[in-house]
Amino acid sequence: MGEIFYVTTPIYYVNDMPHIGTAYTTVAADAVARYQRLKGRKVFFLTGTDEHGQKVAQAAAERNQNPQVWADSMVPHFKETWRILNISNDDFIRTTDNRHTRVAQIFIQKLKDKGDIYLGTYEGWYCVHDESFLLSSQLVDGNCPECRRPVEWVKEENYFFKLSKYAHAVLKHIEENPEFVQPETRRNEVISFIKSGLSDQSISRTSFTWGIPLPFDARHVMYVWFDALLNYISAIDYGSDMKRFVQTWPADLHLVGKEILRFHAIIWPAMLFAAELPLPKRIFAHGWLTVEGQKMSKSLGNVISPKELVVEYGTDAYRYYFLREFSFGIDGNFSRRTLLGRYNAELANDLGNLVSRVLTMVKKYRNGTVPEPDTPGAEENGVIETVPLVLSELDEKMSELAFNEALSSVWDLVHALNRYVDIRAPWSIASDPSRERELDTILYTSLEGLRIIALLILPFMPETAEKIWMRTGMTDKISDMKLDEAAKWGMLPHGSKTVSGDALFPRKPE
Ligand code: ME8
Repeated sequence: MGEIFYVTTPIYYVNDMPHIGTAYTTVAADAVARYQRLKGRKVFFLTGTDEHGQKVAQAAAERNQNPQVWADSMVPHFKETWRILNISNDDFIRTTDNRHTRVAQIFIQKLKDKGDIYLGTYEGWYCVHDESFLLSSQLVDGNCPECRRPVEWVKEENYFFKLSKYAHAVLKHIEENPEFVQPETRRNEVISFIKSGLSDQSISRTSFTWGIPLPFDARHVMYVWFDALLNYISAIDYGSDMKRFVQTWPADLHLVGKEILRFHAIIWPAMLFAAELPLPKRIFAHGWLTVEGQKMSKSLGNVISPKELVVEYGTDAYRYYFLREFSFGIDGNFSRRTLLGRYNAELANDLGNLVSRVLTMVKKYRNGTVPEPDTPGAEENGVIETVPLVLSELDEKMSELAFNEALSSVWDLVHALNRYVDIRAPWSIASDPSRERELDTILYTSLEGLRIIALLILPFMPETAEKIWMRTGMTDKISDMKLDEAAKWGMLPHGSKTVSGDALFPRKPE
């Protein structure tokens, strides 16, 4: 069971274009997937699109389009954004895929057969933006408590899932497994929400048709959240290729934004309990990003597309910024000032300059050949000993999903190497023939430090990692490396040729 590390993002609604908020989760999931691969794990990384429901139907109707045609026209924007951001997802699931609708129907039929679904009438509030049913007591000033938009009154015949039947089991699971819902503050919110009492969940709609028809009553379409959550198992062939399914399920990690945690931490586990399937190992809810202090919204006109930032800064700088600037579990604020600041200080200066000055010296003093080092001295040992410390801190921080701290610990090595080069000042001994071996050692130590930095930044900045790796003279592919073996000091073969190249992160005017 679960030989494969399985990580997911939410599947995004196709009512609108991807933006830096949706990309935030996807980039984080990509860093996790790439880190696990670097550790030697088999990974299945899933993302996709959520295409049914009232919100998407409305978006299509506003443009006089058929919802399927609309969805088909939106999906390429998501795929293109993930391509630009160098996202290494293994699959892309669409809820309008046959493979998905089939599984959704099998699943709901199973629960119906079991007696966990019954016909009733829903009468209450609905928020189309969040696609959520709301109690009067949940409204804030008459609006949706989550997105603060107006809600609509719905009265229709619906099928209900016996969520209340599983409330105790879900609560017990959350309480007994501290890893299951994170971070801690969010977990506490989920626990109190369940304790305040769960009613059964409406899982079908009859007032519109854009959804998966219920196999046992074609007048109804499946409630979009019930449909959407099932993407996590439809993509891995639940119900058709059970061998593959059990190799991949349960998911190791569902990454979600905090606003959709309840669906993932309450309804989804209850659905899985009802279907007698194992629960995901971990659900992590990250914070929300504002833009220059304001909520990102179409009406404010401050929605930022990843593409525009990538054009300006490049893919890796984009990825670096979003993972380094914010503490993943809490809210953060995007600003151009902090992006530029980090770009110049940490990428152009700390990393980019280090790479270029080391390679320039190897070219100048050793004609671009990796020299053979002499026995390391105290300064060299300082650098060498930093590596295992950074490796173990990186591992710890990645398992906590503290990407900012993981990168900060990688930068400890970048700083250590910069200091080392400053202190050893190879330029000051380059013309002294009696110190040739010493110069060899300094240049080797610097190159080997860079090679290891390349490995450590691979999950965050894959292109830059590959460039640095090749420039230090490595000919094996970095993507074939396993961290524990490849990060051993001294793997860089002397005699190989370094490669020069352009500045990795040209400085930008402030
Ligand atoms: O909720 N800051 O899709 P969605 C950080 N289809 N993250 C943000 C963000 C922001 N400002 N804005 C969006 C849905 N996100 C459902 C999910 S899953 C079975 C179904 C990210 O298109 C964050 O991950 O509204 C959030 O949970 C997700 O986009 C919502 O995307």
